[in-house]
Amino acid sequence: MTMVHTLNPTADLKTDVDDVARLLTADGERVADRDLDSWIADLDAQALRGLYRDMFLLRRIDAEGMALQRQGQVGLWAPCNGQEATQIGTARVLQPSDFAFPSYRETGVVYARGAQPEGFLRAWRGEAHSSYDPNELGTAVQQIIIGAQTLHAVGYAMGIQRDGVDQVVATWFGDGATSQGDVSEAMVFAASYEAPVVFVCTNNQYAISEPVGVQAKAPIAGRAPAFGIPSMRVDGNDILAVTAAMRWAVDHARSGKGPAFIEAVTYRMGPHTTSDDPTRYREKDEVEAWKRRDPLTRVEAYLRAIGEFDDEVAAQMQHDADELGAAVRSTCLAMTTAPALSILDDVYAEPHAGLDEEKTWFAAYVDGFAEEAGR
Ligand SMILES: Cc1ncc(C[n+]2csc(CCOP(=O)(O)OP(=O)(O)O)c2C)c(N)n1
Repeated sequence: MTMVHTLNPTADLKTDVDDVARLLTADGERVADRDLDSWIADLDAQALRGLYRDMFLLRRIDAEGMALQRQGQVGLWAPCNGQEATQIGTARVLQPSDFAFPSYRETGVVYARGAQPEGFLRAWRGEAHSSYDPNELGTAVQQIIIGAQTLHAVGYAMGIQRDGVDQVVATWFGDGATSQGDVSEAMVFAASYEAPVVFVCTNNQYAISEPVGVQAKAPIAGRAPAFGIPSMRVDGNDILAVTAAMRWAVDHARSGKGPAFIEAVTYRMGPHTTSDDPTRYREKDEVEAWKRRDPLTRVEAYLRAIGEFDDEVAAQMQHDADELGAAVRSTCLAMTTAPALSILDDVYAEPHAGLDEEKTWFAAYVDGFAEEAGR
């Protein structure tokens, strides 16, 4: 078992955001990394432009989600602005036949797995338990319960291991989630059974208002080896580094060596959700410093410097983003609300007495509102 990229365990968590494996600096300069370089040797300018386009479109989907919430069209939105490289860089490494277990913030994973416009919003609008069909996208319902998806992922990975199929599982969770027992339990089981699962910890510096240093006294990537899981700590705003780390991790899992762990060090640029006001718990200077590490601008700068990006390419991407943004919006506005009772339709595969009882109770409850309105 190798720990591919380690970090001084006594590093100061407030200043160690640069103590990460990196291939592209904030200014778009390509730098070498002994461990990562070979993993992206085949990734040419066209492929990198494709990843940039994904990030660009994702940012637009995210902006549309925020705006639709502000206009009362969706109930809640958990923005992923700033985390595009972590989400796209990891999800794009998976094969369509692999299985993803994301959390509420991984819109980019859902997008990369092939979601169509309604796949981003149905659940946030309160129309269904899931915005997409998990089997169709090979992607579980976006998890709201902190850390629970890591256990589901390991269970699924143990299942495919027993089935002997060529599949891997990946699961995404936040820095805050690593304080939840579920994540530790998932790692113990994954290590013990050498399950083909990749853990992606998105360290965006905050669990709502709690800075990561409150719950992690040492870098999170450093924990995994103690479970028997090799880990890497990478610049989560550097799509080259994230792609390389994920390729390493997925290869590790697919080749039967068991689980791998990535800590992607990034920043949540927006609020925790549309119900949150981050100005109450973080400084403007900190946000400004992270703005300068934007995952999109550094790729554009790099591609322009090597002559692989120009205003025409930029205009085409803008056009595509406008089209996708408009499609997300019109799809959301055209959604029709299903009868309240149908929310119980797909909870169980087969009908049963307990469900009938709950339906009867729920129908009476819903009717109560009609009576009240009629008064
Ligand atoms: C089991 C559980 N406890 C508490 C919550 C409330 N809650 C929602 S988000 C959140 C913080 C999560 O932070 P982190 O894991 O870092 O993910 P991020 O939101 O930063 O992506 C908490 C405590 C919850 N959803 N589930």
